[in-house]
This record gives sequence, structure tokens and C-alpha cells, in this order.
Amino acid sequence: MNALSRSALPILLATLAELALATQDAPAAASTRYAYRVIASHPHDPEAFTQGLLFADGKLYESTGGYGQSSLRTVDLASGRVLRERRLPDNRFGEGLALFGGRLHQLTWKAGDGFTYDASSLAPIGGFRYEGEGWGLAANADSLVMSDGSAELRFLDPATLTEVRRLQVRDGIEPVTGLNELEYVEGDLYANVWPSDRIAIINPANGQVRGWLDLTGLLPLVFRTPRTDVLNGIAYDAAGKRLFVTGKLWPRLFQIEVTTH
Ligand SMILES: [Ca+2]
Repeated sequence: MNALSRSALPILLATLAELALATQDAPAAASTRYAYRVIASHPHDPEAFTQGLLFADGKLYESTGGYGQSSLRTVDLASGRVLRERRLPDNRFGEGLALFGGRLHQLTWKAGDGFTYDASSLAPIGGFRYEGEGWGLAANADSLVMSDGSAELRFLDPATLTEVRRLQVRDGIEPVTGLNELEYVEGDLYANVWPSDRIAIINPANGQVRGWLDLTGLLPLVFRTPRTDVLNGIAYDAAGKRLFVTGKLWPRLFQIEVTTH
């Protein structure tokens, strides 16, 4: 061993030690696989191509898609009956839906515009514009978050609906594309991942997927037809701590409990 390598050895060891520490500090690559238990099964309009779902004031609010078939509606949870409905123009495809400060905001798929409604009457009270496609939308106490089918989430100013920042969602180091319907649940952000029956459970602070919820098989075969599409639609009743999920053209909506095994 020459003089140079002897002097370099402590530096090399120190560097290796720092790398080991850095590896320990890195986000956990392994996300948790969650299981679920069905608590209740309710009727759901089999003609509803569900693109947005939320629960507030004792009822479901739903956004449905499809050209000529898109709507905003309030729905009775137990019966699935549509209580009130606003139809969208035939050239608008309804997407994500969120409630903030007594106002409902609804995205459209490719038109680059969204609609704002009074939450109690569903009366249209305004609109907003955004770049690219609109997929999912969710709100918590201080922000609106939007998906567009990519692995990126956009955070919007809830007062102006303008984009504030973006965040890439990753499972370990892998971007998770196809982020669709969204819901804040007890500090996590749940996202349907299109086209699948899986939900990514995301840490909204850093975009890391901390868990997966695979709901394949949730809709019993007896309810499946050639038309029933993928799982899409997550609503959380924060007051009652109830989690609801459904799918596009599914005749049932389920209350489920997420479990660790
Ligand atoms: Ca939702």
C-alpha cells in the first residue's frame, strides 16, 4: 500500500459510512399491502359512469362521465336513489369532484374547463380553466388536489382554482401513472389507479406511496356484466369514519374497512 492509498482509506471509509446513513434515511422502498373487509353493500345507479365521489352532509355527491351522459348529482346512500341532478352539456365529460367552502368543483376530461356549483342547491355559480386533462379532484381543509392521468398531482389554490405546485407520486423510485379519482382519508391521499381495481395510499407531503389496497374481486360476479368497468370512486365520511368505494357502471357501492391482513 502506497502513501496515497493509506491517506485515502479513511476518506473512503467515511464516505461509505455516509452512504449507509443516507440509505437508511431514504424513503422506504417497500410499500405496505393492505387488505379490506366489506362493512355494507348499497345499491348504485348502474348507468352512472362514476368519475368523482365524495360524502358530506349525510349524502353522497357524485360526478358522472360520458358525452351526453355527464352529471353532477346528490345520491341517497342507503337506496342509491338520485336526489338532485344537474346535467352537463353534451360536449362535456364529467370528471373529478371536490367540495370546498360550500362550493362543489367539477373537472371535465379534455375540455380544459371546470364547473363550480353551490353545494346545497347544485346551482351553477362559475367555472375555471386548467391545462391538459382533468381526472380526479379532492379537498382537505386547506387545499385542492387534482390528477390528470399521469403520475403528477397538481395542488390548486382553493380560492382561485389556479395551480400552486406539482408533486410526482412514486412507489419507491417508480412513478405511479394513471392516478384517477382521489380522496383525502385521515391524512393520507387515496387514489384510484387506472385501469385497475387498485388504490394507491399516498403520503401527500412527499408523494410516496406508503401502501396499496387491491380491491380486485370486490364486486361479486353476480353483479358483473360486459359493461361494468373498473373501480373508480372513493368517498370518506370523516365525521362517521366510513370509507365508500364504487366503480364505473357498478350496480353496488360498498362501505369497506381497510385492514392490515
Ligand atoms: Ca373522491
